[in-house]
Amino acid sequence: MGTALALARRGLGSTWPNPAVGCVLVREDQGGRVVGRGWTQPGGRPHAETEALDRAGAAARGATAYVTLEPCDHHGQTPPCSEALAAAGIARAVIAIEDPDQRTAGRGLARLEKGGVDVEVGVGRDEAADLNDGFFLRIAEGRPLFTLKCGTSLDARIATGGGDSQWITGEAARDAAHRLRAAHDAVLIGSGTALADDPELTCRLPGLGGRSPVRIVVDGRLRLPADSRVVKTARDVPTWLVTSAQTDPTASKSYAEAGVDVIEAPPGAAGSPDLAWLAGELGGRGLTRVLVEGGGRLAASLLGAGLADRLAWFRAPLVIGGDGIPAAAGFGVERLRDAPRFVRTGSVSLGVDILETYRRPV
Ligand code: AOF
Ligand code: ZN
Repeated sequence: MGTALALARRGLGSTWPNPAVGCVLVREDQGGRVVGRGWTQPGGRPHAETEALDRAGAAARGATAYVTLEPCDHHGQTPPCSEALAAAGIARAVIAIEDPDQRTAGRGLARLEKGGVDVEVGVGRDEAADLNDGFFLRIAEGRPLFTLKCGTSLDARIATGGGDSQWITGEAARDAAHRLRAAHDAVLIGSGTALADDPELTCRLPGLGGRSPVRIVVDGRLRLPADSRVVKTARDVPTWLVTSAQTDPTASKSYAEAGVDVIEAPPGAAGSPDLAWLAGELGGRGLTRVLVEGGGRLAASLLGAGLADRLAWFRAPLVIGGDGIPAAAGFGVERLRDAPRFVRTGSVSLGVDILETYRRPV
């Protein structure tokens, strides 16, 4: 199952609206020989099981299938994976977690059993739940998982008061941030950051060039310049601009002509686009994992709206001081009990910096 989970991870960021699944076919009767491996392909199809069965061919007969998610049970362009596994003569299926998609939700397991497959569920459940948290959230709440990423000084500043921000973290941390982008369906930034940094928001690591996520800029007042990098490259990398409903139609039209998809959101607090509404809209568009890259105002809105599901906090060994720009602007916390708290899930050294990851408590 560990191998199947590692294979599944390869798909993260490219399989939406589908989950990222991994499958390994093993012949226990031949000393544990692996006869097929597969993972969900870009765009969500083919599914992991189909890929593994294709590799194995006739050797799948009598094999054990390790799958990170309950095999699907609905007819799409291809027959359901539950049926395909049974038809291939799989003897045993070890499955990490049930698929909450209403078209499957237990039916995949039932069909396997009916087809004579010995089924075991729950091996690697926690890892599998963590891996596809975004997909599960989209099914359960209709919204993607949000991970807030920041790169800060020891005192949680993202720039000096004058706006100097390049670079706080070192190269190893910045590479890790690019890998994070590749593992997400979309990156989300506020217009302040877009104006200050003019970022391209693509994944520029060797071998991962084709893995750039959708770029989303929250820009209530449509301040994003037509000659910014994101607008200029909107025909190559999907770019969505989120604005408050009552904006100038001619301005929206010129963005649309550049290939930018303009999303009109109702205004939330302080007149900026309502993030709770946006979360539902992004889920409706099929996104499962969104990386929020700042700046401090957007981070504050996300935290204030209770939408920061995970944090990826890169910390560099320098101190900027109180006149620097904070990672999160104020969002009205008066009592400590109102401050969002998190559970630390990891901590790694990246050169001179540290990456700490957190998730919201369950
Ligand atoms: C699997 N293996 O690798 C994946 C599955 O739109 P479709 O027809 O591709 O179906 C999407 C649903 O299939 C998705 O909501 C989820 O329930 C399941 N994803 N299932 O057996 C896979 N990616
Ligand atoms: Zn399937």
